[in-house]
Amino acid sequence: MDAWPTCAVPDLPGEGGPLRLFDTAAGEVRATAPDAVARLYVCGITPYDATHLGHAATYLTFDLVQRVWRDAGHQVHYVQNVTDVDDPLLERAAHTGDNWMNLAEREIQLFREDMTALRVLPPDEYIGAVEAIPEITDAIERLLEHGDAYHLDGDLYFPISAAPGFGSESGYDRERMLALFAERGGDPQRPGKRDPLDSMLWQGRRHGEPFWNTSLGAGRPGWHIECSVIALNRLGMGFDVQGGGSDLVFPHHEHSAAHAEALTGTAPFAKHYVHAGMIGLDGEKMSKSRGNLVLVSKLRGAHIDPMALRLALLDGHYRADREWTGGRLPAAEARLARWRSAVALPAAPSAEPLLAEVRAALADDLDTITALGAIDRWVATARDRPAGDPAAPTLVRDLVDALIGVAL
Ligand code: 5CA
Ligand code: ZN
Repeated sequence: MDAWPTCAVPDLPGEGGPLRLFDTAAGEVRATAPDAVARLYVCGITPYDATHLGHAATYLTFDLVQRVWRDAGHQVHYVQNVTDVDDPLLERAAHTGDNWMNLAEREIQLFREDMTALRVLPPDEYIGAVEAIPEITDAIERLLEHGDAYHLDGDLYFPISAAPGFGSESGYDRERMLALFAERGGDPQRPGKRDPLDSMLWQGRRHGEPFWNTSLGAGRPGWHIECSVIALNRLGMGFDVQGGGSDLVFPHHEHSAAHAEALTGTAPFAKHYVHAGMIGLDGEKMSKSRGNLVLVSKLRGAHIDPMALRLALLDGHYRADREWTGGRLPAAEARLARWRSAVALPAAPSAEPLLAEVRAALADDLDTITALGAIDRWVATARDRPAGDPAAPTLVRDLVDALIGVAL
């Protein structure tokens, strides 16, 4: 399906260094080492409600990954999915009496508009689960042929024993896996499974639910195989970064990696598994199911400058779970106004050292707090002493645009 329009990224003098990121599987910050074309997969939305600030913060995180890689001289091949058929979407549609396809289309369109307003660079390939059904069924056929899938009352399951590396992405022990599996869409209690942690690859047709007639029979794909196949068929095994929020560490990213490992007989699925912290409101994770949402589209509707929103969300470490509070927006608006006044000056102190500082901070596991602080310091000095280099304000405008994604 169509993604959203891109925005130009200014070229900066020189080149940034290699991006270091925390890898969940390794449990430490490691350098990414992409080839000329860096390969990025980020899990997309399940379009049953509008984009909230938690989603926005996660997509902004991976937008920075893309920007830092580009600045280091790489091209980026970025793939994102849309889970446009799944239980939460169907449940919401049933609840509101909406047609599930209309609901999905509406929310995807709103997401595109939110991402455009926030200046998030679009994926090169934006792929819905529904449009990927032929390639997903093809992959499940191959798993069946190799004995890496089994039938259970009309559904198909993946035995975790088919992936020797199962567990290496999250590093969780079995007790924790079982608890999270039950919480996040798994069915550990279902009788007849070989292992409670086995996940559903294909769900046979259910009464009143959408289904597709395929070589596997009538039904629809499971969630993890969707991301596995969409990523594998476009990026290949061993791509650079698999991204998402930390609620996807288990079971989603563990199972996606396990499916890919069974399909190819190789590992790893991704070289880095990178997870953004959860944005909370009033002490709870912001989530569509809890309903405690601050929506990007609502803030846009209230004429909040999306650049202030972007700054507010980047003023925290991407890996930290953090609270959204009402005070963050006015603080970001004031910061944005200061920055804008500084880049409008006819001359200012040299910005070369600032460029080096911002590059170094972002390359160090996306340390946006340090990067924004460095820009604040340059802005304060420039406003005090608006003289020196006439090219400096433009360079700062460009670096804030290219690396932070904020148009001043
Ligand atoms: N469609 C699946 C992924 S394949 C999905 O998780 N969709 S979602 O709409 O629920 O979430 C979209 C992205 O936002 C995921 O990466 C998820 O981890 C992230 N996310 C959800 N809630 C929050 C939150 N409160 N804070 C930060 N990120 C969040
Ligand atoms: Zn996913």
